[in-house]
Amino acid sequence: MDKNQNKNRKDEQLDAFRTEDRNKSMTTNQGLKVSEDEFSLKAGERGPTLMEDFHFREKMTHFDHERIPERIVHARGFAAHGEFEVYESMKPYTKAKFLQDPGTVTPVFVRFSTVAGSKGSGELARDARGFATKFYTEEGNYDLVGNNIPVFFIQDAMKFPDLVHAVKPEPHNEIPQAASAHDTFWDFIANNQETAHMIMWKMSDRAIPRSYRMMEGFGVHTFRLINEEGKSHFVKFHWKPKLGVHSVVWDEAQKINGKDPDFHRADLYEAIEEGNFPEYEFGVQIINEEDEYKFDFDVLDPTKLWPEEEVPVKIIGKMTLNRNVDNVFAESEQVAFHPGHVVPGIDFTNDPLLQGRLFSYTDTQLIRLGGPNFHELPINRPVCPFHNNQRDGYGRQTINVGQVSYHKNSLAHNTPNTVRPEDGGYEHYQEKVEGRKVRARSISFKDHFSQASLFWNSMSKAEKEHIIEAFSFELGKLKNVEIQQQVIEMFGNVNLEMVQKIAKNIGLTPPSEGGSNYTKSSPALSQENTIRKGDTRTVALLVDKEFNGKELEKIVEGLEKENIQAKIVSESLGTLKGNDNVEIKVDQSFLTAESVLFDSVYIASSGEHNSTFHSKAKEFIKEAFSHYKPVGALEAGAALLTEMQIDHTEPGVIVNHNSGTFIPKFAEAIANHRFWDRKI
Ligand code: HDD
Repeated sequence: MDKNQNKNRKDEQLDAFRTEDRNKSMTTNQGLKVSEDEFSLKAGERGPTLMEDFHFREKMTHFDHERIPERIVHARGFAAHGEFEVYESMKPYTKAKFLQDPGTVTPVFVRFSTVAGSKGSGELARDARGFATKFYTEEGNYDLVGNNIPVFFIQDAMKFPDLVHAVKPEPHNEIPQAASAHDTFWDFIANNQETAHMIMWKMSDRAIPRSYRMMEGFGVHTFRLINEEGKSHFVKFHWKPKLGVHSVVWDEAQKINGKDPDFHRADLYEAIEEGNFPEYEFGVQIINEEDEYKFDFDVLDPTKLWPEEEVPVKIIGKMTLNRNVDNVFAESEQVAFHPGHVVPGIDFTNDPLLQGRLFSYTDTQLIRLGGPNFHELPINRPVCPFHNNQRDGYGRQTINVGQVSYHKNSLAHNTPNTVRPEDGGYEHYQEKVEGRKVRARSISFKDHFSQASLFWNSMSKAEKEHIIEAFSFELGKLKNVEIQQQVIEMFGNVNLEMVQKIAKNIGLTPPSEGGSNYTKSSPALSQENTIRKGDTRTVALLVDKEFNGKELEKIVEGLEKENIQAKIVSESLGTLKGNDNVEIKVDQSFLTAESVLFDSVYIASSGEHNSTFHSKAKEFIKEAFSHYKPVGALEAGAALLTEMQIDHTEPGVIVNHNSGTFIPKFAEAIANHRFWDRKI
C-alpha cells in the first residue's frame, strides 16, 4: 500500500517529525559521525571499559530510559490514522465546525484497546474494548474516548480506582493477567450492584469481538450539543461498523490468546495494509432538554443506554481508517486522549462519571508522558495553531519568541488575546446549577437492574446461552463460595431462569424466588440483527497431494472475487501438484495454521488414510465445526466429512459437486459468520 496516497493535514504535519535512518551514516545524538559501534572503548583489548566512552554511555543511557509507565487501564492497544467525513449537517444542534457541512473531512487517530490487561497481554481477553478517537479539527482537537459497550460499571468516578484495583491481577500473587474471573473482581461486583448492567454486556459476546473492525463504539456518557443560538440538546455518540458486529466464541478466544496474542492488531494492521479500510458510521441519539425527565432512566446515569427504538440513532458521517502508524511508540503509545478535549458546540453534562474523568486524564498523562508538554508530541499536536502564556517544563520543544509570557499585558498589546464566543472562543454552557455540597447519589440513579433485564430480554437464544456459559466460567474460577452465592443472588434480579442455570453449572443451590418484572426488549442490542458481510473474512483451504488443481484454482479465484481471503494449508510448506499437474503454493502448514485463526474451512482433498494430513485436517475441521464456522467441500473433501460423521445437511456445512454453484453458497455462509443451530 502506498502510504502517501492517503495524506491529510495531520499526516503532513507529522512529516516534519518523520525521519528515515536507512542509507544514512550513523552519528551520536550530537551529530558526531560514529566509526565503531560494536566495541566499547577499553584500556587494552582485555582491559576495563573507560568512562570517557561517550558513545557507549549515550547509547546505554538512552536504552535504559526507553520504557515509560504503561497506561493504568487500556495498556494493550493498537491505533491507526484515518478520516472522518460528515454526511449530514449538524448545524441545528451544534456549532462544531467539523460537523457543519456535508463533505467536510477531518483527520482522525483511533486507538483500540483492552482494559484490564498489561501491555503485552493476549488481545482476546473477555473485556470491554476501548475505542478512542481524536479528531484533529480546525478548532482544536476533539477526543471521543469511548468503549465498545454503551454503559459503564459505576456511576461515580470516585469508585474508579476501586473498580480497577478489583479487576487487575490480585496484589498478593499478581494472578490472573487480563482476566476478570477471580475473587476480587466478583467481590466488587456483588458489593457494588450498579455494575449489573455492564456485567451483562461483559458476559455477552460483545466482550470477545472477532475484530476491532467488527465492533461498535459508544461515547457512553450523555454529552451536550450547543448550537449557534446557544441552545443545548443531550446527545449520545455511536460508531457503527460497516462490517457489522461479530464475535468469536469463548473457547476460541482462549485458544487464540495462546496461538496468536496479537490477533486483533494483526487483523487491523493487515486490513489497512491491504487497502481493506475499516469503516464506521457515526451516529447520534438526541434528546431535547425539555424531555430530560421523560424516560424511565436518568439521562445522566452512565449505567443506562437510550434504547434505539425509543431514541433513534441518526447516522451523520463516516470514519475510514486508512493508514497504519509508522512507529507504535511515537504514535500509539504517546497519544494522549482526554474526554475534556472538546471544541465549541460540544459540552459536558453533570454525569458524575464524566465529571471525574475530566480530572483523571490530564493527571495520568503527566505521569505517563513525564510532564506538562505532552501536547507538543507530534501525535498530540492540533493541526490549528496554538498560543498561550504557558512556558517551560520537561521536554519543552516550542521556542516561544519574545519578552511577554503573561496576561494581561501592554507590551504585546494584550496578546495572545482571548476570543469572543461569536468568533470561536469556547464558552461553557451556562447551565443553572444549585445545590448543597453533598457526597451522595441521586435517587434517580437507583434502579440497577431494569436495563440489565432489558439487555437479557433482547438476546437471541444462542446469545443467552453464551451469557450463561460466561457467568459459569467466571464464577467457576472463584475460590470463595460466598462470593459466588452473592453474585447469583444479585443477578437473580435480572432473570431467574438465567441464574438457575448458572447456579446449577457451578454447583450451587439455584434460587427459587426473585426475577424481574421488566419485559421491554431492544432488538438493536442483539448481534443476531447485525449486518452480515463476507468481505475480508478468511478461509483455510486444506489441501493434500490428491486434489483437482483446476477446481481449486477456481475456488480461490471465486472467493477472492468476493474479497474473501483464501490461504492454502497443507502438511508442509512448498508447492503441491494436483492430479492434473496444476501447481499450488502452500501458504501455511498445520504447524502455524490453526482453525481458530480462520473464519471458515474448505476441504480440497480427503488425504490418504492415516497420513499426517488426514489426522491434522480432521482436528482442524472438528474444531472449526465445533465453533459453528462454515465448512465447505466439493466431492473429494466431502468424503472426509462423511468419515468424520459430519452430516452434510448441518447448518453452515456447504457440500456441493459444482464449483460454480458452490462459491455463492459458501460465500453466503461465510458472511453469515456462525451457525448456532448446529448439533455439537
Ligand atoms: Fe478511562 C484510559 C474509556 C471511565 C480514567 N479510558 C481510557 C481509554 C479509553 C477509556 C478508551 C484509553 C485511551 C487510549 O487509548 O489511550 N474510560 C473510558 C470510558 C469510561 C472510562 C468509556 C466510562 C464511560 N476512565 C474512566 C474513569 C476514569 C478513567 C471513570 C477515572 C476517573 N481512563 C482513565 C485513565 C486512562 C484511561 C486512567 C488510562 C490511560 C489514559 O487515561 O490516558 O486516566
